[in-house]
Amino acid sequence: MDDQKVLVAGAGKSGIAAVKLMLSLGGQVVLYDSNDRLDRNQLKAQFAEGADRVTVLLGELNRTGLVGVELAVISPGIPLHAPFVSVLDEAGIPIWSEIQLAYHVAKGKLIAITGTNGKTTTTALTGAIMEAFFEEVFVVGNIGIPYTETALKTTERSVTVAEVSSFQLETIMDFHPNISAILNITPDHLDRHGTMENYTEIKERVCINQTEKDYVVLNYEDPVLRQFGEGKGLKPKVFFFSSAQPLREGIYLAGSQIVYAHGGEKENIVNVHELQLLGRHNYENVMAAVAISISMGVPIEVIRTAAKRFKAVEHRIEFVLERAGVKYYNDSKGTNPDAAIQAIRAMPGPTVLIAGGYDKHSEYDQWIEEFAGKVKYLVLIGQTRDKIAECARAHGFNEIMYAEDMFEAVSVCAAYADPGDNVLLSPACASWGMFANYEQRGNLFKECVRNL
Ligand code: UMA
Repeated sequence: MDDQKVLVAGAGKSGIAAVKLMLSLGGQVVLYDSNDRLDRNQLKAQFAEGADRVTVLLGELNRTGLVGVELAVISPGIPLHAPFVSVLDEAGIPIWSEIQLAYHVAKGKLIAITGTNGKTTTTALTGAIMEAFFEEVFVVGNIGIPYTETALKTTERSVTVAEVSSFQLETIMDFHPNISAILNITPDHLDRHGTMENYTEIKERVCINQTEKDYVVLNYEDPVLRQFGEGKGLKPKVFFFSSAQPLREGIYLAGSQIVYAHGGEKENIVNVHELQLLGRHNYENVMAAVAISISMGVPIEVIRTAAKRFKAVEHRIEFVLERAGVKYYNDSKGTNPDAAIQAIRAMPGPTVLIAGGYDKHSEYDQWIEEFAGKVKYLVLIGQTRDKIAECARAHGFNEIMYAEDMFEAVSVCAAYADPGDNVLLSPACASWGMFANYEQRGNLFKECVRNL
């Protein structure tokens, strides 16, 4: 790739890391972003070495900007229907996702974890288990550290654990993990992927280049994934996990015990009461991480100890504090109805819920049905307020309040919650429109709670 001229689209975290990688390889880069309010000089200042090999293009992209460009690397947040993509297509320039570029130069073993929900927790836990056993471990991807940031640091001895989203899988080419995992597939990002069929196909792409030597870890209780795992033509070995029934081969939950069944033998891995994670969905994440780790040859004792030590990651049903007998939980990463259902189920008692945000064209019915007997009040923020309120009323839930911002939402919750109740931020929507990302939303929630 030396000397190659590459267009990097998107000047967020992934784009900047991809530019740096290309510069380290000696390439020329056109950094393009459709936001023409970005500051060219500030962008360039991030590339101390090699800034003279970077051209920044902002706003609209046309053919003249593409002279000499042989490859385009696209950031995950950019949909393939973005206007400039057709300019690339017309010019016959191949499009790689940022994880594809990283994969192309990376060494060592690769674990790729996808699914609609639970990916971050599973990735972080898998990373913790790998770190307890292997010397060189990198935890990257959608979790917040671009894969291109670490790819050149990897060696033949490295293990890279990557959280990969549908956005990142959309434009892979020969991306080939040794072990892949698909945790679940429920409706999300349909504003971008159009149909569930398309979204499912993109998620399943994580194992498209795997061979008989590799493993794919799948959730036996997800009908689509069970069918996929049992289907003919799937090359990697399938490792199922189930939170609902014993499996002859695989990992399952029996009462409160996580069990590994293999070749007629059964081994207890860990009791869920020994974990520092709440909720059945989290037990599924643990089972997936255990299956991945066994496939990587990590001894059970190492897996057990690391799993017991592992704490919930930030913004995933994260306990914030208790004030006036009320417990506050931050689940800002509950960015779709399914994730938000898991958070409601994990709450230990009556709950005042803050929800709402950017409209991803989700359906809210199932989520609202989960409110029964658990959610006392619903405090709504953001663009989806009216849509959610209307849906809630249609399901007979009328305890609804509107708040203009997070400060107001938290104050309203504190006023309405009784001792013994929980206050939960689990929006069922993306943060965009009110916040830059879910981290900013979760951090503001925590700040408001601490200032109560
Ligand atoms: N942009 C364009 N044209 C467009 C759209 C965006 O030029 O049509 C530009 C924006 O002006 C901006 C840049 O692209 O300057 C942003 O790129 P990006 O949205 O890909 O953001 P990054 O900062 O690179 O972060 C991305 C992931 N973001 C998304 O997928 C939206 C991060 O996942 C990820 O942590 C990071 O790469 C590192 O790998 C976030 C996310 O929300 C957490 N992910 C979704 C989810 O979890 O549901 C998939």
